Amino acid sequence: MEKNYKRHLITAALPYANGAVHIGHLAGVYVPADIYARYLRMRGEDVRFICGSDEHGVPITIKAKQQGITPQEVVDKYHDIIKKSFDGLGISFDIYSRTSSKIHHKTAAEFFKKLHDEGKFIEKESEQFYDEEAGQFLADRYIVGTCPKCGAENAYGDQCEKCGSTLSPTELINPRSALSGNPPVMKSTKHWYLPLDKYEPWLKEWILDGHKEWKSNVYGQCKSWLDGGLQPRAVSRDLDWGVPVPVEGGEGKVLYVWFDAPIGYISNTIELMPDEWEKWWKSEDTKMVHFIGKDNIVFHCIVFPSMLKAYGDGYILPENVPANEFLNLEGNKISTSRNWAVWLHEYLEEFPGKEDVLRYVLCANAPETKDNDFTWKDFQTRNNSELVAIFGNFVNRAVVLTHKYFGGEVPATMSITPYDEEVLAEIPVIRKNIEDSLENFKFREALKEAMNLARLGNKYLADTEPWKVAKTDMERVATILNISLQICANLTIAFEPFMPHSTKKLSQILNMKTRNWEDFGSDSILVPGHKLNEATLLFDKIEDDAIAAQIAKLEATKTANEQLAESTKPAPAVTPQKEECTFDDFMKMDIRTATVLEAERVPKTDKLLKLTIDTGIDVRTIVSGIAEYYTPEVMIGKKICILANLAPRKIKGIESKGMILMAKEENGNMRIVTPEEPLSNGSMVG
Ligand code: B3M
Ligand code: ZN
Repeated sequence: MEKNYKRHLITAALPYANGAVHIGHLAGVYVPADIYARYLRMRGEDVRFICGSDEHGVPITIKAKQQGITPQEVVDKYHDIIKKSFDGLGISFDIYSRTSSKIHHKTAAEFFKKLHDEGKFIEKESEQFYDEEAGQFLADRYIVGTCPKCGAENAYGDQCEKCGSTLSPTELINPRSALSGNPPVMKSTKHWYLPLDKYEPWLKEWILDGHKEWKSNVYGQCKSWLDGGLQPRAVSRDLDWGVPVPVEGGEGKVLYVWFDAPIGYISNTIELMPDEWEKWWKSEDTKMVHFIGKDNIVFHCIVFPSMLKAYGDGYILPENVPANEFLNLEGNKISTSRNWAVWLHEYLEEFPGKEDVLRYVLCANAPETKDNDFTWKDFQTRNNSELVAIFGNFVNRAVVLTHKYFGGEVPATMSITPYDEEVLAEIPVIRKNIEDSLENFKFREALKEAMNLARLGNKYLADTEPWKVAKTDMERVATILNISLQICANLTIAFEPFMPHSTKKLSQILNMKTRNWEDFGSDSILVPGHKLNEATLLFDKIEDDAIAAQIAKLEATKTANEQLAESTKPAPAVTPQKEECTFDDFMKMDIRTATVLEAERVPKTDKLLKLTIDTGIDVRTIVSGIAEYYTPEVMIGKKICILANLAPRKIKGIESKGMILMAKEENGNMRIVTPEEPLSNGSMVG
């Protein structure tokens, strides 16, 4: 570790309590954060792993509206689901609290008030959308209208879910309030802004010069924000759900959710350690690391650090922000609203005892440097051909053979071969690789190395074949099994951060009371004579039908989504407007009302009618391609409009003077345009 820190403060993004947690959240944030926390604890470091529900903001109030319940009821419901499911997966938070707690409201309000009183904010009036009937300003999400990009009907003021475009509410066509359905009006309102531009030079130095070691996706995003120039950011909102703005003029306003949520890390630490928290937040001896998804980078690298800097008082900044990219599911973007997800609480119910399989697969496939895909097939393969066939198989054989040949007692090593030495020498190398990878937030790599230890053991047994040697040389068998069991013992340490349920089970099988990282690499963790417990299977196969059931579940979601999309499909797009024409262009056209006197089919054609027209100026012939839509009988006597001064053309040998105005419907049908008023022939249209 680069510097000798006394403490490690690890935070994981506070999930919004407007829905459950899914595999995308887990792979991006919580699984890596938990591995990191468990690793550091194993190393004897002083660790606090902080998280909690983010219970404010518009997503919560929208959910409440949709479900016809209060925002408090929404957050109570999801906070419980989320907390329980994290626990089920073995995410080892030291605290999982919530931002609707008293202590958080107090901490966040005080934070705001100090910045306010010290003049760290700018106050600005601006015009915002307001719903007069609801008597409320409208957050972007509360304004719906037609998407200017794709024409979808119910686009939100900040985003169109149909085409994915980022929008601002002023871009929407026919904007209306999601509350009353009325068009919103503009109304002036006052808010507090954090002048991020002021912190720009400092941020550039801190990040761009000082943290070149950050992951390239994180560094790159920061650089592009900083290069683009920062603007003051509003830190309050007109909303009735959140932390009330604690200063004069703040009535009816709350702190912006992205202002209060990161303060949640602080208030949850206070709740955990009321007397000691300051040591964790205000000492250079603390190493703080934020685990987040890529959509949270700007808030954790630019906004929150600026808030802490503005506050002063010794607050430390994150040493690293190892944000991940996104995980997709079966080739499609995970989406809460479209229910395209594998929900943690459902997984835990449907795959009891397989918590670590999910942890393993999500880490092995973590979107560390680019977006990645989760497929059920890959999940099954990794379980069956890696966990069962390599890790589980090796451990099982080593323990079963020890029971068979040595009554379940660890045999003593007799004579060591060069191959044995080579294998044993690998273990500390693997340890070093795991350490280096974990300390550099390369969790996939670290897990791969841990798995290499299981592979090493599996290969060792396959190469040495103690079940054959047993016929001739029990001393050799003793050595082989001793070495194999030492590898098993090392596996309980190596996998502890990644798969804590399985290592617990394995240490029960091995009858190991303690597991210390410092022992990792040793060839004598288990002393000769040590009694093992009975072998039980560490992992079991996942059958095809379990996978088929999950795929069927996703298929059903897909069908439901398609049906929904079909039923809410916007009207087919109207042909775009033609190129602009001038008034003079238009005035050149002589459009008049007229009456059809005679009509007959043009012989040997399907489409053409020959019409005799009274134009008011003259009686003339027009050949028109309307036979598909109108019979001659129907046309006789019809009032129509014609373009009278179109240059005459010969059609099928007949001279046609002018054109009948027709309208093309969306389905391609042509209809004549008939004047509704009783106009006399020859009246000018225009
Ligand atoms: N709740 C956003 C999210 O879940 C937000 C994170 C807050 S961390 C302080 O993506
Ligand atoms: Zn759109």
